[in-house]
Amino acid sequence: MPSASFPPGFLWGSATAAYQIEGAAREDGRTPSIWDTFSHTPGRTENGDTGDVACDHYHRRAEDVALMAELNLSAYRFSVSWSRVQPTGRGPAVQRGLDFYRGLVDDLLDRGIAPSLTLYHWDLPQELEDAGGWPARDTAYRFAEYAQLVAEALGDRVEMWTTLNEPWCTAFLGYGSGVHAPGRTDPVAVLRAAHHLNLAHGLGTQALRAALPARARIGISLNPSAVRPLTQSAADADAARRIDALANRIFSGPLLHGAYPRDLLADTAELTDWSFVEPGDEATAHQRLDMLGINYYTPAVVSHAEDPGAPRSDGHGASEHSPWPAAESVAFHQPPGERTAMDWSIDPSGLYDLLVRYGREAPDTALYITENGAAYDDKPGADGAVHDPERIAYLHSHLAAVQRALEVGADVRGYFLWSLLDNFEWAYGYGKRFGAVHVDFDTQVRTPKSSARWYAEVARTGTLPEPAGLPEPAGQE
Ligand code: IFM
Repeated sequence: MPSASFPPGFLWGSATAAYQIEGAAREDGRTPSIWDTFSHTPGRTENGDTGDVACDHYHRRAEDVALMAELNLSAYRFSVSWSRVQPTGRGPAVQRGLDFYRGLVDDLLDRGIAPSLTLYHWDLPQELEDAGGWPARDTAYRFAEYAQLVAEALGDRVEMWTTLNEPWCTAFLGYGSGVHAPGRTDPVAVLRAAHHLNLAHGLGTQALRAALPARARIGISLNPSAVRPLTQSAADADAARRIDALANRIFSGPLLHGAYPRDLLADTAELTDWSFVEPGDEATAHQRLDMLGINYYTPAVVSHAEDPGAPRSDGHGASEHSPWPAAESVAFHQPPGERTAMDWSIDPSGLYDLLVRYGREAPDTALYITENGAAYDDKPGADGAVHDPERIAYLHSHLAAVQRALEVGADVRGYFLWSLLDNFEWAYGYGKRFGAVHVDFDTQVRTPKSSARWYAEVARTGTLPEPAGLPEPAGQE
């Protein structure tokens, strides 16, 4: 494939999230979020790792923004820690918390890097979980209040606003399989949480629009699943339909079309009558979206389960509880081929499919890839450099998929590499390295990997080099 240019103005970004990088968990008035509680609970994370220090970004903000500039990033996606700016999830904001983000945004703008702010990346204030968490309706109203506080503080300088990151993970992993905070395992709570996240998005968007200047662009980042049936059989097609409803349409239904899909309601009818959806809620969730973020890593291959009791491997962590309510009849399969250190199969066509699908489903909404990347076991070599040719190949193949989607008309405006830094990979702790920049967690020394240099060149030129320009795999250099 010849080298090809991305459209002018295409954003070249990288992404992080507050709990994964900030550290400073008990400073300046911050109180515990559900992830502080969860990670401090024995047995919940690998090695008992926590985000107490993480990448110490709270104290190394300037150094990290300088690194972004060195890597030619034109945008940076970060999240705000709710319990840093509104510790109990209610009431007035804490100025010191807001000051940190204001300083970050100023540092970015000084360097010509567009800030892209996510309000919620999984770290609910613990007090709100104690009051019922996302399965409780009030949490959606608390979120809207928090959105307003942040908008009032930063709306003069941030144009890109995302309400929620990957609500699927919040609901299904946090309340279903329990591999994420708060670690609950209740299928009905999953569906209630999903609905209240949709409602929170709608109420939050209304609050943002009221507080922000007209130039602000507001959206949400989903992690839709590229679901494939294992075979062409009718049973496997139905398994794919069921997972598509639970993974994708449970969000895109209300957010893009103002209604939950009927098949989802029918599939889950034995669990709940969905009476927690009050009149007007779906319309509230259905706000104008200026942008839709797609987070993509790997596809899902499913079939009708011959043995519903068999252990399933859906790539979302080990738990005896399925994240998927009312889907005992579905089996998940590992596709053949290469995998990353997360054991996730590498298949850029899933990204292409999702961009084309959502481009058609939301034709007036700009699409961004708000996360894409891969974990590998990166280590500095004898020369101190970190060579990660696998990550370069992963990024190249996925950016080529973005180009193919652009060619068929998908309105993709930017790409955010996950992640800028190696960081706290939730229940996997620090063992899974997604960063373009290596972090030595003993010394906090940052070392850009060869993929960071490669990506910096793509960002500088706006052009994807020919595969022949890719570095040789490690050991052959
Ligand atoms: O690290 C996470 C991120 O917080 C959300 N999306 C997936 C990433 C990799 O697992």
